[in-house]
Amino acid sequence: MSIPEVDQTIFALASGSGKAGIAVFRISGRSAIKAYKILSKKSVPKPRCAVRARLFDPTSKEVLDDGLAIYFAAPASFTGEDVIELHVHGGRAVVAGMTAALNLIQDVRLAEAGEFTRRAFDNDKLDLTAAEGLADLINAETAAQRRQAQRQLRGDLGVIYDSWRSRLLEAIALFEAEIDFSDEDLPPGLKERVAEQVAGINKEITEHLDDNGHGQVLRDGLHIAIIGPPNAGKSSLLNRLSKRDVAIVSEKAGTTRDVIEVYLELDGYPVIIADTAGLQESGDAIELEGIRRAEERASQSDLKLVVFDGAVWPEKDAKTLELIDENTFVVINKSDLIKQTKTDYLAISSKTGDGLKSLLDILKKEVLERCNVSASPALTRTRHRSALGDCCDSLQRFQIAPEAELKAEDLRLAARALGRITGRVDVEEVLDIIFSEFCIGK
Ligand SMILES: Nc1nc2c(ncn2[C@@H]2O[C@H](COP(=O)(O)OP(=O)(O)O)[C@@H](O)[C@H]2O)c(=O)[nH]1
Ligand SMILES: [Mg+2]
Repeated sequence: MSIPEVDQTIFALASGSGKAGIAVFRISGRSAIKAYKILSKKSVPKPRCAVRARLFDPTSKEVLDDGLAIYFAAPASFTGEDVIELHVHGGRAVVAGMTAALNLIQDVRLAEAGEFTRRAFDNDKLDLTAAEGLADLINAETAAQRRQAQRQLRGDLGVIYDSWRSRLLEAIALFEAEIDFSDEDLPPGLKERVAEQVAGINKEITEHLDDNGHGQVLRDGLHIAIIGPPNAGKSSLLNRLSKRDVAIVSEKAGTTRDVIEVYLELDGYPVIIADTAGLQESGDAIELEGIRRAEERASQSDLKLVVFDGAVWPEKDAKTLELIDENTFVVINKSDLIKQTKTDYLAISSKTGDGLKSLLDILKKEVLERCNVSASPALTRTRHRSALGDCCDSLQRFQIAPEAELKAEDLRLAARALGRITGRVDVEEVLDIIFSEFCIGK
């Protein structure tokens, strides 16, 4: 008789794939202990104590490896279920042998992506914001991203959202009392108290939303687009900044056609710099498409880095000038060729490296201003932003709704929107999306 998916015991290689010194297998579920006994021919060790264990292939009885085993007894484990961790040597043959052996054990199967974390969520080990924080931590590439993810994993965001939600539930209770009971039975001033509560929560959420997207920028990286006329040295600048020859540099105008991206870390903050095609009138269809992409990228980026050609300075082309706005920083490249030296713009040379340090300092300052998240936890995802927006909409509707029943419904909708973020109510549809971000073994 087969048992339901959720009751099955899952296993996965929790450490990365590929050859390594040590590989860690994680087994979680009711049959974890049974699996350990079959593989080691020993009884389960004391919880949270590492023991040495020889592991055997259940069919051939051959020794697979000599490793370490740790038992985490339910519910004091990551998933809340019985968990066994097996640390073995990380060679491909050992890993393949272990995988095959575990697969042979009845009721034990390979985990799906994110399934360990999903079980932790189902067993109330973490809320959805923390699960997302964990996914972010696994994907974090810079120190600042790591810190933000850790704050979220620790539950800092969940605490804020839950506190708004519980205050809202309190307001709902008061409001419904107001509808259900006659005036004599209730203390005076209830209506005003509810209105005050709702206005207070609405104000706090609005402030939280009004963060210029700092948390999201930090999570996704700050996008900078290098734009300017052909031959100004945009590709040379990208190569300089990335210290690699990523883009083709040529004296031939119109060499760069597609957008080329480089990932950089500036003072621990993630930055994605894009080199684009030079902006000019053109009859060439491919070049025109390149220019369209350049303009599109410029409009989507957080910061535009305009590069003018010092060799023809002070000539400035109209197409580039059009794109300059308050989110633009302008440099004149080829300072080694500039004849007229007096300019308000920063002069740099991608060839000699002149002015590059100043440019980097300016970029670092920009990145810091745009990513810097204060001590309070930052909004990191569009999913949170849209739910908070829904919540505020409902709270505002509450304030103008003509009838008490409509007002009550608005409050319930607002509370539900908050609950969606941490996973307190009707979450099924968002669960699959969130946990599918994880790799297998987490
Ligand atoms: N003298 C000088 N030449 C440069 C400098 N930067 C780029 N170049 C040259 O200008 C030409 C165009 O450079 P490229 O990076 O392809 O420009 P892009 O079309 O804007 O991407 C190439 O021949 C580069 O070697 C610089 O700072 N000084
Ligand atoms: Mg180029």
